[in-house]
Amino acid sequence: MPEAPSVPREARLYLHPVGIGPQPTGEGAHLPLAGGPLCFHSLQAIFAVKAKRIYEGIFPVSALGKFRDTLPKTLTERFDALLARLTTPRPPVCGIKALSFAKPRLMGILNVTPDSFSDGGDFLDGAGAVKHARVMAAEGADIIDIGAESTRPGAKEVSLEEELTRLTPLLEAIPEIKIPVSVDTRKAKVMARAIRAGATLINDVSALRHDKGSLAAVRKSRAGIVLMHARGDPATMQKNPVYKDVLLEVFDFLEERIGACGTAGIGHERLVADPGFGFGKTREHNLLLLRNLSFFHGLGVPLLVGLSRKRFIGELGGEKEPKRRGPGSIAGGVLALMQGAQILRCHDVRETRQALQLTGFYQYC
Ligand code: HH2
Repeated sequence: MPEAPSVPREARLYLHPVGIGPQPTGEGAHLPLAGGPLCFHSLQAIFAVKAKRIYEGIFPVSALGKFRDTLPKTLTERFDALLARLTTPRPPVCGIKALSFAKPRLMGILNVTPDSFSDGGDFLDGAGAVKHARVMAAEGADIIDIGAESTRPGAKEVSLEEELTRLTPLLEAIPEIKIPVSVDTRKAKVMARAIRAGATLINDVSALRHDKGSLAAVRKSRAGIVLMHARGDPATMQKNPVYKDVLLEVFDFLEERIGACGTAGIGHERLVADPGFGFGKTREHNLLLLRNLSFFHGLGVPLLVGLSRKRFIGELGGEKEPKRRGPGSIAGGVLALMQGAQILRCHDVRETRQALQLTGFYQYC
């Protein structure tokens, strides 16, 4: 029987579901991962002080109760909360059908910028951008994510006026797009404008930290919010990012942001979390996050994964041209789906939809 170690009072407990498969593997007990079609049969318990691991051990789901009994009283509440978050079904974001998770969802990317790293300059003309949104919807996107400020490594911030000028034709066309629209922005005034125009989601790569008005801008609305982890600003974030433990630090950050939203009166049912691939992370950090993605279900909200065409996909796949990184992006997406990711953010909707269908059938049958 696994036993919790005696740990200092300030130790934090984390639970990482492992042994994940589409069906119960072997004879033993299993639990549903985030209420979806995947199951896990073991848990890795990690105790850490300030993101430094002091103990880790794996135990089967069948020994869960016994493990809990050996925990100090101060940690049993945390254990119960984490276990509930790991297993409870995720309700549709803001009650929206297109964002219910009976199946994983696709977010199609539309950057109306001159300098985005892979589609910069492709959709600067308003009518062309709206057309591309409709094409992606027809190809099977569940939601379109519009961005008017590149956040690629080295990108400079654009002014509020410029961001709004780029976005306006698309915001005005939201009713024509027919599927929910998400707006990728770090600015409170853009968030407010997008919500007024009918945006369903606000996708903020700074997790509502960049602009001190952001929490207030979204609080009173009914919009969903993607909280993404980033270390530093786009201009400097790739200059030697260092973590003691990237998994624990990204988890702590997102848990804190979810807590801040809760304190501001924004309920869990409006939130989505994203570990932020490529945002202040080396190739090794990105790989660790991808391999251990299931860990983040302990946040208790749906997970969004944005790998599409990113630099580390090109480095690992030996492809310099971002537009040719579709196959590696899809492979990464499938690895994320196999750990229960609920939303994939991608440029190549038609191709990713095909991969997603196949993975979905594999998971369910
Ligand atoms: N990645 C980018 C932008 N926004 N949002 C979320 N939630 N997750 C991501 O991984 C993410 C994001 C960067 O990709 P892209 O939009 O293609 O490029 P750029 O920032 O250069 O416009």
